[in-house]
Amino acid sequence: MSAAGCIFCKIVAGEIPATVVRRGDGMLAFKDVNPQAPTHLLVIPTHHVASLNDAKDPQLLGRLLGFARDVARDAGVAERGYRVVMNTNPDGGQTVFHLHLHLLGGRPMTWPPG
Ligand code: DGP
Repeated sequence: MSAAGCIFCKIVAGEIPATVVRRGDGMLAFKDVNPQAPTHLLVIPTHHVASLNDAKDPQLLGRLLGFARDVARDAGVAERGYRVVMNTNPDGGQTVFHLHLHLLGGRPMTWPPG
């Protein structure tokens, strides 16, 4: 089910263009419009879930993470390494309220994050 006005639901529906790199198993991965690393992909469930706080199905979260791992392999960053991030709500830096993982790679990551 899509949520009215949700940007990522519109990407799933093809109403907003995006560079899709992988689709299947109720998941979609596409390039972030504002990349923070040489590889910066977003991995989302195709049905609308607003945030991690709203994700009631642990299997969905497991599939999302496994999908991101496969995307990292296909993007060629698995061996050197990568980071997955899920920003949640305002203090977590979430700006798009459709559950998503950021997959960042292609450069060394620093810690702590800002
Ligand atoms: P977050 O701040 O964690 O909610 O991340 C939202 C990300 O979504 C942010 O890195 C920018 C990206 N983004 C926002 N709008 C669009 C869009 O229309 N297309 C694509 N590809 N990415 C978008």
